[in-house]
Amino acid sequence: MADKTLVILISGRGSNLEAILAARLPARIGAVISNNPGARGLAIARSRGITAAVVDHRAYPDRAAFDAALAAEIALYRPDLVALAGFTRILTDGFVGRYRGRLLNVHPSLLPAFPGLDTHRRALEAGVRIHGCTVHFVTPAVDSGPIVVQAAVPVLPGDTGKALANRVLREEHRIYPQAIRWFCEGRLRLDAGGRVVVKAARSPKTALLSPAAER
Ligand code: NHR
Ligand code: GAR
Repeated sequence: MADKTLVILISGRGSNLEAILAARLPARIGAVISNNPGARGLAIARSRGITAAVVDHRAYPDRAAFDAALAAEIALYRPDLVALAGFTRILTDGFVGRYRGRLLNVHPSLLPAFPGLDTHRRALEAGVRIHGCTVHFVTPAVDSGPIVVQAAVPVLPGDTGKALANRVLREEHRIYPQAIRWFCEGRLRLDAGGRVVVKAARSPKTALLSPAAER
């Protein structure tokens, strides 16, 4: 089967982009596109000889106009899959509809807990003992699309938002390339109930227990 073409949308640092590149997926990266001209991920892409483009949302009068320009840029590369990797602009229904079933996101919480922004601070405030990250298909309703894979991490005594974010980020770097690989291999499908099933994936049979240990 021919390699799939990916377009990766970023807004910032680009560590998930780096993890995707390091995974040596059976895919061609058509382009990395950022809404933020200052995104460090753009330099990472350029340094690897990957096309890096900017569609600056501040140059457009509204979300529909920005999304139309973004869609036009993406279409240049004819991607099979568009992957949001730390992309921070909510996408309009029109955009999402155009890429239905071909648009993935990695979100830094165990959805449906903590959708939206600032997830690690909110997880600490809520006192959850287990936190994590989710790869999901993007649908018009933000952070609510069919879940592909999740990874759980413990919240540890004395955790700061930063420490917790780093622990979660390491897992993002595992599960996002994995999910994209499954997509590229044609192993993801939606069942009748709208849930994602992964062909020939192994499920763990043990639980992660995370009490708050006394120090
Ligand atoms: N768009 C749709 N329609 N559906 C989803 O599931 C989306 C999406 C766009 C982005 C990523 C998501 C995340 O993983 C994502 C999922 C940005 C915001 C947000 O509030 C919320 C969720 C996500 C990304 N953005 C502000 C906005 O007004 C801007 C914040 C900023 O620019 O710093 O767009 O967390
Ligand atoms: C990641 O933790 C990602 O899950 C999160 O931002 C970070 C981006 O890091 N995404 C969002 O919060 C989307 N709103 P990166 O740029 O180093 O991949």
